[in-house]
Amino acid sequence: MAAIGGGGIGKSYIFERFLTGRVTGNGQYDPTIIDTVTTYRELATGIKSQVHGVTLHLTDVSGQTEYEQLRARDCYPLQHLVMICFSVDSYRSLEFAKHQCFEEFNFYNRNNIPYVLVGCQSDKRGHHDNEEEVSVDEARWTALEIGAVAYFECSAVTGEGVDDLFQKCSEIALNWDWEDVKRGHKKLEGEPKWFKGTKKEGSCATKCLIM
Ligand SMILES: Nc1nc2c(ncn2[C@@H]2O[C@H](COP(=O)(O)OP(=O)(O)O)[C@@H](O)[C@H]2O)c(=O)[nH]1
Ligand SMILES: [Mg+2]
Repeated sequence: MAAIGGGGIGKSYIFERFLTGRVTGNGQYDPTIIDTVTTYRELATGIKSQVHGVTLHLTDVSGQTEYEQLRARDCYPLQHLVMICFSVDSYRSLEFAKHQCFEEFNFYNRNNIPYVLVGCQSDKRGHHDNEEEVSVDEARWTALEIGAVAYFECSAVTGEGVDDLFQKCSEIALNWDWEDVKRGHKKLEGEPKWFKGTKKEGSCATKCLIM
């Protein structure tokens, strides 16, 4: 699976937290071009309620527009799931995720692989009087708008939601109907399966997985 999104929103930190259980936090921002790591985990994957050994190939890739060809060639075609990420303290990062990252990924997503929307840096929620903050409802609506399978939130700094994010994403990828995809059937048509509400009633995404 891969994480995409704007720069400085916390993608690499999430991977670091998941892989090492901590973040280095040396105060230096270290932009990534592309990094792939492989890790083996025992995960409860939702298949027959058993714990399964899962090999995860995690790709952390730059969101900069000049690396589009790199993503199109070395990232998107190799994935079983893509996390479209933004930071919950920045509307601008959500707009970038929606209009830039999703549009590009959607264009190259020939294999119809599943994707989720991820709100990073959730520890920043409610800390200041921040007009840029994205509410959970707004994020869920965006997930719905772009046809994401789910919306998740996590914080690499506190660690909250990070293990669950990878657990649930593995579950989604492992339970995806890849045979159907091979047969050329479009997977996400109309409303995602988990969506039961309507915008008017304000009961957005009642079945959306959220942490
Ligand atoms: N408060 C907070 N800050 C974070 C978190 N994750 C990352 N950061 C900060 O955001 C910066 C950029 O994170 P990074 O993961 O490198 O961003 P990327 O460009 O999306 O990979 C880091 O240097 C941290 O200072 C988080 O969960 N909470
Ligand atoms: Mg990075």
